[in-house]
Amino acid sequence: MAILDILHFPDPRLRQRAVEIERVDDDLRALIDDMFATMYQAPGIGLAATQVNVHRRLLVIDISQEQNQPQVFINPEILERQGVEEMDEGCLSVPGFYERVQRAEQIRVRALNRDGETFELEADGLLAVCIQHEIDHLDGKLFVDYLSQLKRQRIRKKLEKQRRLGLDEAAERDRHAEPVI
Ligand code: K1U
Ligand code: ZN
Repeated sequence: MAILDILHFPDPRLRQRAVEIERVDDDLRALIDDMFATMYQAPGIGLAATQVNVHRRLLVIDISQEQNQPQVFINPEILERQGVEEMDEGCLSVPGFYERVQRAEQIRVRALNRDGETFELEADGLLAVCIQHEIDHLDGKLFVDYLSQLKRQRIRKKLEKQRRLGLDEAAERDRHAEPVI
């Protein structure tokens, strides 16, 4: 299994709309396994394929504390939404920031599982929030889009600065590294 690189806001690849998956095969199941390994290591409770630069409609979720209840959603569709609730959300593509977002309180979802079988699920609480957050990723949308423009810009600037500092540190390390002969 491989740990995949997670794209960070404001990377424009996070804005790409993912396409429907036509065949559930062993290659897709290998990607699913890599996505779980990446999500568990991060750690996170959800991951959409878009975040690992794969623009196909696939997401994985595990909201259990023990990381032992993996859930796979291929071509997920929200069939019904009810109520409104507000919860703090984080995102592995927007590391270090948690903000309150309003979403539907209860949803009914249809998707395919890792064997390509259709299932339907009613979700509420954290699971409902997480499914909506991950489906947004597949549509090129991020939780920061629900915030004010000012807050979004502040987050973008902080992450861009962190990225520049990270690149500077890496360049500095390279300058002091032993030459490879
Ligand atoms: O999509 C992602 O980037 C994953 C994101 C999912 C999510 C979290 C909270 C509300 C909505 C959606 C995360 O997993 S952020 C990390 C996180 O919430 C967490 C990490 C470790 C333990 C528990 C939670
Ligand atoms: Zn996210």
